[in-house]
Order: sequence, then structure tokens, then C-alpha cells
Amino acid sequence: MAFLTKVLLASVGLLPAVHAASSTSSAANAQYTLPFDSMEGVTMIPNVENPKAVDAQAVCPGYKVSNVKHSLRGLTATLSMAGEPCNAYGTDIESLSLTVDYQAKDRLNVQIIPAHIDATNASWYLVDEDVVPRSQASNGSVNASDLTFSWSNSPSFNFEVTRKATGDVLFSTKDTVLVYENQFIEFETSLPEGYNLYGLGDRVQQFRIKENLTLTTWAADAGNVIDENLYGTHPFYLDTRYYAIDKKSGARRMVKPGEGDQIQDYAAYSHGVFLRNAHGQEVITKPDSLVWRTLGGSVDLTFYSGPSQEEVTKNYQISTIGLPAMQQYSALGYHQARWGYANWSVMADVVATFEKFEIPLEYMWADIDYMNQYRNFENDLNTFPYEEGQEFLEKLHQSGRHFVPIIDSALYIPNPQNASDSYPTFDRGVAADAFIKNPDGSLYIGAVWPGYTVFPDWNSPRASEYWVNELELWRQKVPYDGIWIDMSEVASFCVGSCGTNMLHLNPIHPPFLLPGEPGNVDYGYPEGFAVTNTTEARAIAAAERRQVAAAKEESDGSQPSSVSILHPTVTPGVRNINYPPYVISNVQTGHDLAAKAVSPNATHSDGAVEYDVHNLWGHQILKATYDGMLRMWPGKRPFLLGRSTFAGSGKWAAHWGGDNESRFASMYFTIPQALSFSLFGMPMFGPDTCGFSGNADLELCSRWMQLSAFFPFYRNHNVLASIPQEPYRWAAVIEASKKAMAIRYAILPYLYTLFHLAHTTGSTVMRALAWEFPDPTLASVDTQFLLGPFLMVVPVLEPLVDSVKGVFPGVGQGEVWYDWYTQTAVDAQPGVNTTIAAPLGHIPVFMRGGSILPMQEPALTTQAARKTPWALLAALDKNGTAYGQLYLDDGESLEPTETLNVKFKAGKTRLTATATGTWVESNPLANVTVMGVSSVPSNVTFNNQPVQSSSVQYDATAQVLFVGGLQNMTAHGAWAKPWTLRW
Ligand code: MIG
Repeated sequence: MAFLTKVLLASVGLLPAVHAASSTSSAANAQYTLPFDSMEGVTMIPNVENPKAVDAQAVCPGYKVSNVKHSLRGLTATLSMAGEPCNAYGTDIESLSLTVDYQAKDRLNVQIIPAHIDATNASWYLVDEDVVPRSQASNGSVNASDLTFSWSNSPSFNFEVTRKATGDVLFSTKDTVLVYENQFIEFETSLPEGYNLYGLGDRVQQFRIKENLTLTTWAADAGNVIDENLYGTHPFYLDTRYYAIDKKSGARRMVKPGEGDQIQDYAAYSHGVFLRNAHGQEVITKPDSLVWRTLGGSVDLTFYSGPSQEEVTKNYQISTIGLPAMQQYSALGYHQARWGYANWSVMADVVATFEKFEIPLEYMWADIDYMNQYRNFENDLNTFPYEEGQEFLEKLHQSGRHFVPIIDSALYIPNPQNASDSYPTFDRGVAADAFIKNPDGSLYIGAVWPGYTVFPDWNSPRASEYWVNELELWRQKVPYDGIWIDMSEVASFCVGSCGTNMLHLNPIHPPFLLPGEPGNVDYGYPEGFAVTNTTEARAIAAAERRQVAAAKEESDGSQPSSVSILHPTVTPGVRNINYPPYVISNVQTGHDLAAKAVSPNATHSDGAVEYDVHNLWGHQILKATYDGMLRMWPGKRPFLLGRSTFAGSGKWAAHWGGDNESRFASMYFTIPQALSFSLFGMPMFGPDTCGFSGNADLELCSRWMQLSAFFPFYRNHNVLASIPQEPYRWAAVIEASKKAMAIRYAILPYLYTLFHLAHTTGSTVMRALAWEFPDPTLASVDTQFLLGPFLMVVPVLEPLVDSVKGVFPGVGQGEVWYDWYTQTAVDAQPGVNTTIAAPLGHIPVFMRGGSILPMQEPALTTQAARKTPWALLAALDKNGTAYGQLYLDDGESLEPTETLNVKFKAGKTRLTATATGTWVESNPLANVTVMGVSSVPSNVTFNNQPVQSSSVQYDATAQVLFVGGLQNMTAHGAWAKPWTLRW
């Protein structure tokens, strides 16, 4: 078992440290190390891998419907067990209540809960509506719905949801039984062959979900493990079905798997499915069906009829999980972080170097390095003294920049035998009774970075009040501008309340070596490194071999001891929350729910056990922190970044991809991850650019800095002790970054407008090609993407190449794409994977015909960029038209009173701008560029006044019209008056 854990930890760059009672040589005082074995719980065989596992479908009787009552809005009924209990993975619940609610024309909810909820024995847990609201009803009725619900009792209760317009069955549990037990729910829906499903995160996986996978969900502190459970829980999927349309008759036929040619006309019908359930769960994707299993809770399924992805996503957010937080304008600037900025002056040097090389920098981030022995709300006074920090931050703020520190989820509990070991934050938490308990009422004591720790109990209102107070107190010493929440799964390095009776050892060292500590040097490099840096790579490989050999010598050479495997069983009427009878394929050691997390029996003030609410902890800390930020900055949009998330966390926070690697493969996965978070209503997503674990190199960092420049959240972050990877570390990366950043900063007004639309309507910022173009050949494209509707990025995702292949969606239907750099229309054929030149330092970007981008000039900060003159870039479509829009406000108010909406419209020979609103934008318009102008413009006028011919340029080959010199005509502000440009 220890062996398995070592492999697991090695894979995330954290190799095991020495065992119990040893001390770390680097610490000033010899420090007890948490025994490595205490990280491990028991070992179980995941149910999906266990050939002896009971098949609930084979043994369980299902239910019969009775007592059906119809209404205009749907029906209610009773479900009673259709035979003897099977007690497959828990105790069967004899009687259930079914409610079908036609909530809106495009939304249907199916809820199945126990008929008699016995609050006293808590044999099941329904998600608290204050934490995760149910989807809201609005004007729905059975007759007016896009969807139809039908049910049958033969051979036992099953149901179907059908789309009226197509007759297509979207969801069908026909020929399966509903299994509903106190620790296990299972239902299965058939799916069309070759289905296109997306979502079901948080996961590092390809965008379109593959068949024959087990998608496990249990919030895990687990690095970026491919196809396994990760930090968060988003039980939502999008299902897209394609129909070929006969051009003559208009007849529709569902497209077969693999069919599609980018030439025919297709229609795409999408619907969404949300299971409001926070328990550990698993989705099994079979070739023709999907099985959903949870460890408790209820069936609370909402179907969103779309039929476009956009409508599904908007509906999901507006009616159910909430619209995403509006970001501050500044948050769209560039962010620099790393684990390993050792003191304030190191950070000041980083800022100074950005300035020296004139690379944009907006936010500086501090990782756990700043903390006093990893204790939240206390700085290390030797390296991060408060006064020096205040001076640093004052300068930073004056330069228009901002600062975000990390805040961890667990809190140190002092050593009671050491009078000088005081930690007032803990004392105040005890006084407030704010922490999670053991079943016996004592404090639950786990272990995280600072040693043995306690954890806020978000089910207690006292906890948020306490938390906010700590945030406020510390902010008086460190005037930070945003908050970064880490370890919120909630992670704990040991199993159970391991610190009970062990506090005399505190502070203890984590049970593994820190990255960079002797024996745990990370020698990983990107895939192409050995080719581009042969000599260096050889030396590194030799050093790595020495480390591996030394580790072998140190270990006693024994083979992993035989592992005893626990087979949890069912005791009727009793919940086994520590070892639930159904074993999900949790990524942690032994698949134990308690491994590397607060254990399932940890108890909350409202009586809830962690088993039932584990997946919500990360969601709740974001809510508490968001509320705290509103109190600290009344009326200002909080800038908050969180690791563990649940459906709806986007209301409060941004999300980063977690601990990825400095590898091209990892860079690729950031695209499907970002697209998935678009579906989850968390548009403010970005990865650790240039990679977290392992060392970056020139080539990878050059590609990645350019790729992330087109992600909503743009941050470079690095693990402790890997080689530095700020963009200025390699001359070529400076150039590459500045080139891509120049585009990003120029289109900030567009990006900001996209965020405003996301915040007000639920539309997405980063988009899949499949969402904009109904074409079955695009269904799994995740190597290129769209930023909003107007820009397409085709990044290089592999080493040692100077071109990339990309598709140009819609060209078969007349879509025009313009190369960003040459401003000429791309000559692309439908169905052809076009080779695009992409030497290092160049990221292919294309603008879609029909669009108009409002732009300003690039600058080193967003504040400076907002003070520059405006430009418009228009790309005409095949009909010679284009449109665009712009939203502006002060960039930070939660509810801005002054706003401006500008609409742009272009025809073959003119472009107009019309603004509404009261926000005063005083920068003038400098110029307008129109791509796709096919004939020589005769007479250029701006609001009927002639534009000097010296200000007009027309390139007949590229078909680009440039009109400059407009400042004087717009001296009161680019959009102060409506205007028309004619040519
Ligand atoms: O267990 O604070 O994902 O971004 O640098 C490692 C140190 C803890 C994990 C975060 C990462 C951060 C790191 N943290």
C-alpha cells in the first residue's frame, strides 16, 4: 500500500518523506514528521473493477407508480417497491415521492425523494437549498413545454423525456430499474449510438466524453490526474445530436456516428441534464447508455431543452446555478504567481523586471511562502514583514497593479504544551465554535501544511462570521486586493482525526518532502527538451538517475507487503459512512473516501456528516469569502479564485486548473478544461501557464504564454523549486508573450463585453467550435477554440513543429475567416484540415467575417490601456455585413450606476456606431479598419464630413480599408455621438 502511495505521490511531484519520529534537517528546530502511513486508510476495490460486485440492476426490484395526480404543471405520484428489498449497496427505501414539474417551456424537473423523511435518524441527506438552490419554476405548463415526460410501470417504473419538436427521446430509463437506497442511488438512461456528451467535471479529460469511462466525482487534492476525480463537482452534461437536413425537402435525419462532411447542411439539437446531488458519485458511459450512481441524496434531475448549446447554458445558469460573477476590468490583465517567491524584495524584483522588459503585469500573487509556518492570517516576519509589505503594496498599487495572496483552508492548532506557541486565529475560532467536530463533539483535527489543523464548519453561521473577521483583521496588515483559496476539497494529509492526543508534537512536518528538498528534486522537462537542449538534458537525466538510485538504497528494498482489502458490507438500517458499501473509484490511495481529505464521519454543527457534504466544502468557503470581501469592499466586485468548486461557484469565484505539469500534453488539456468550465457557468478560468510541476523550457513557455493570452484568466504559476518561468526568463518568450499580450490588451474591451454578457445572460466567453457551428465533424474539436463568437485560436500544442493543422468552420456555408496578422481572408476548403504556418513565437488567430471588434491600444496595465484612443476592426462576411457591441462601466462596481452600451453595424459601404447609457468615455476614436472591402472606396466621409485622403489607405490585394485621423472628429469621445463612416 505504501508503495502505491509512493507511485501516486511521485506522479504529482511529492515523494514520500522519512517515517515517523524522524526530523527534517532544514527546520530550525527538529520537527516531528507525520507518519507517512497515516495518509493511508484502508484499501478497497472500486465497484466498477470488482468482478464479484453485485449488479443492482439484476437483483433489485424497482418501483411501481401509484396515486398519480396530474396538474397543469406536471404530476405527483408515489413509488412503492415492486418486490423484496435487494439492499444491494444500502438499505432500500420502500416508498418514494415522484414530482414532475414542467418549470418553464424549456425546462423540466423530475424529483424523487423518500416519501417519509425521518430527520432524526438521518438515514439520507437532501442537499440544503440554501447552499445549492433547486431550479426555479417560471410559467411552465405541460401543454406549452418543449419536452414531454412519460412513464410506465412495465416491468417496473421507468420514464422518458422526449423533445416534442423532433420526437427524439432525450432520456429514457426503459428496461432498467430505479435503485434507491440510503447509500446508493442508481438510474440508467439509454443514449444514441455515438453520442456527443460534454461536462461532468471536474476532470482533466478530452472535451467530448469518451465511451466506456467511469467518471468518478469526489473532491480530491490530487494534482492533474487524467480521467480521475479532481477538485470539484459539476453533475451537469450537455448532449448534442446532429441531423442532416435535405436541402430540397427540408427533411431531417439523425446523423450516424462518424458521418459528416462540412458541406451538407446540418442542424444541432442540444439539451442539458443537471443532477442536483452533492454526494460521491459515478457516471459510467456505456456505448449506448449512461449509468448514474450516487452514494446518497436524491434524484433531482433538471432537463434543459435548448435546443442550442447557448440556450441550454443560459437556462442552466439563470434558472438553477446562478449567473457568473462580473469580473473587474483589471482581472483581465496578466497575472504572475509562483510558489517560491521567498520574500518581499524577490517579489519587488519580479515587478521591476516586468517593467524593465516592458511586459504587461497586472497582478502579483503570493503563495504559502509568505506565511508564518503556513499559518493563515500571519506573515513570516523575517521574510514578509508587514511594514515592508505595506511599502511594496503601496508602490504596486500606485503603478496600477494589484496583489492576491493565497489563503489555505485549514487552520493550525497550537501545541498546548508550548506556552509560546500562540495562534490567536485558532483561539478566536474556538471561542466562536466555528470548527468541524468528531462524532463525540471533540474537535476534528487533521493535518495540512502547518501541522495538525482544524477546519471551518460552513454549516454553522458562526464560521463565516469568524472567517470574515479574520480576513478583515489581516487585511489591516496586508492590504490585499483579491483572495486565492487553496486546499479546499477539503484536503487533509492524514486519515481521520489524526491529531487527537498528538498536539504535543505540533508543529509537524507534512508526511512528504517538499518539492526541491534533497531527494525530491523535480527533473521533469517538456517533451521536446531533450532535442532542443541535448547536453543539458543528458546531465539532468544523469542527476535524476542518481536521485532514483539513492531513493532505492534508502528504502529497505522490501516489496510492497500484501495488501488486505476491505469489502464493505450492508447492515440494513445502518449507514456505513466511513466505508460505504458501494466503493467509488476515488483517485486517492485505496479508494478510501478518507484518504487525503477530511474523513466522512467528521461532523457539522447542524448534524450533517462530511460524507454527505464533502463536495460542498470548497463551494461554501468561496461563498463565505465572497461575502467577506463584499464587507471589506462594499459595492465592489470581489476578485476571488478557488480550487474546489461545485455547480454554482461561478457566482462568486474564478477557477484555475490546479496542479498541471510543464508538459505539452498538460497544455492541451487546458482547452477542454476551459470549455467544460464554460458549460459549468465559470467563465473566468485559466491554467497554470507554462505548467506547475516540472520545469518549463523556452519552447513550451513560448507556446503556452501565447495560448493563455486568449484564455479568460491569464496567470503564470509554478511549483516550489522548479526553474523560474516568468516570461522574461528567455528572450524568445519575452517576444512571444509581448506579441500575444499586445493582442489581448488591444481586445480587452471585447473580452470585458463578453464577461458582461456572461454575467447578465449566461452566455460563454471561451467557446467550442461545435457551439457556434452545427456540424458533426466539429463535435470533438478541442485543439482549437473560439474566444466569444468572433475570434478563433489555433494553437500549436506539440513540440518541435512550425505549423499546425486547423479547420475553418462554416466555410462550406460561406463563412469567411480573416488572418489576424495579414488581415486577409483565409483560403480554406470545407472538410480540409488546413496547414497553418506557426513558427515559434507565432500563434494563429483568425477573425470571423461578420464581426466588429472595439479595441484600444496595448499598455503595461489595464488602467493605462483604458486611457488610450479607440480603434474598430471590422471583418465583413460574405454579404458584406458585420456587427459588434461594446459594454463599458467603471470596471469595478458591483452595480454600476453609469454604463454604456455601443452597437456597431457595417454594410458594404458604411459602418455606424450608436451608444446608449451614461458612462462617459472620453477617449477619441483613432481609426477604423475594415477587412473584406472588395472595391476601391470612392469617397470616405465621417458623419458626412470628408476624411482627408491622406488618412485613408486601401490595399486592393488584401482588400483592407484603413481610415485614420478620426481623433479630431471624435474629440469628445469615440461614442459621445452616433456616427456613420461611409466609403
Ligand atoms: O499541496 O500552496 O494547487 O497552486 O502553489 C500544494 C502551494 C499546495 C496547491 C496549489 C498550488 C500551490 C500549492 N498548493
